[in-house]
Amino acid sequence: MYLNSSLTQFENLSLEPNPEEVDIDKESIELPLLTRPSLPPSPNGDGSIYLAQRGNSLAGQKSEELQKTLLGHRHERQLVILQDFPDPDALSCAWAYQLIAQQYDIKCEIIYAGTLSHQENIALVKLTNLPAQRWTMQNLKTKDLSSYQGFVLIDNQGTTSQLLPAVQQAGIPLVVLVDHHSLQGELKAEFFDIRPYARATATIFTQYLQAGILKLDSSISQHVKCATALMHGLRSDTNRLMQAQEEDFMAAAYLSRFYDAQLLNAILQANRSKRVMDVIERSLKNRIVQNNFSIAGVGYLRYDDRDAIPQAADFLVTEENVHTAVVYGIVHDEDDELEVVIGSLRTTKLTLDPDEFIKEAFGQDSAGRFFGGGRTGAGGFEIPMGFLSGGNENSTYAKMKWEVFDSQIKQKLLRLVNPRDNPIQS
Ligand SMILES: [Mn+2]
Repeated sequence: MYLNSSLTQFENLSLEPNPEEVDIDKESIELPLLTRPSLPPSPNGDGSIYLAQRGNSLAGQKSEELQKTLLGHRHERQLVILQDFPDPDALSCAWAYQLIAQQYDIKCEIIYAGTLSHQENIALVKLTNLPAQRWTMQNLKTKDLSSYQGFVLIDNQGTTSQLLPAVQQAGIPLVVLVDHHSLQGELKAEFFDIRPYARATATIFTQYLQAGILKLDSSISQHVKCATALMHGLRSDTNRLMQAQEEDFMAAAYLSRFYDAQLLNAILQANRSKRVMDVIERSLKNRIVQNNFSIAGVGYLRYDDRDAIPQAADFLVTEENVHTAVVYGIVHDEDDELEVVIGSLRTTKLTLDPDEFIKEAFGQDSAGRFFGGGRTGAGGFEIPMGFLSGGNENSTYAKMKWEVFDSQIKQKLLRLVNPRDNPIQS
């Protein structure tokens, strides 16, 4: 019924408005990976077979390149930076990377600045002892960054992490970048594997494993747990394999030799917290349905409950005669007195492009960054409230503030939902 919070990171990616201005070191990128003009757009077309075959040779080649890079960094310490709200795809791949790098005596710390919000992610980390740590912006100041010789970005390109600027300012070089989001530009990595057509970073990492970069062993508990985590990451980024393509199924088949089905089941059984249930209830109560769109504002919610928003959208889209659901609320971070409007879109309508829809609905900020974007079936947005943050001790004011944001968001969405003046659907 639900996609995981994994999608929130796609949602968060703000694309640079002028990609042609981005200065990329073309030498360091395998251009054939990024250009595939001969492929048909249909995921079920011949292209997927072509890609799967191509995937194998590419994986072998990339796996070798990665080994060479790691050899050159033996005995170092690295930071593996995940998005602020890490998802199973990111968490599992970071762990796989850590195990791979261990063979070269590279010590990795897997870090994220935000929080584990989705109950499945909390369960994943607890049940597998996944070695990820939260580094808030406050405790970042207490860390000695000079003890790290490199950093690594996995399943993100730094645009969704608050930690990136500090790490870059400390002069730590980007050693490895592996991701499946569209190229965000400007970053130079020693090892670089970006495959925007891949459905999950877990598929890429499983291909490395399959190519022999780390020999998985079912008698090693950590390997079994990591394989389970990768299976979870792969499933959650492919909507439980429903959007999986051949290479994802191949990767899942390989992982099936090692993963623990019971453990995966336990992770998937994680119960929603009462607060998440309350947000879902609010979304049900507040929704308006127009032209098969279900739109719901859920008011204020805590930072830790942020992932309740995509879960509510997952739920609303299951209603009869609804093909698209948008849920949004004001998320409050008590530590920083910060407020941000966060929203999620879920759609089952194949012809609706969430990325286009969100960008069209909300536009860009003064720096030209879009407030959100998306990918197949899912999208999201984040609108910082800046000067209007806080002051909620006065409940009349808080209520008024919510009503203004609620109306403004509804206006912007309904402009697109109403076919008469719908500029993006012909
Ligand atoms: Mn991913």
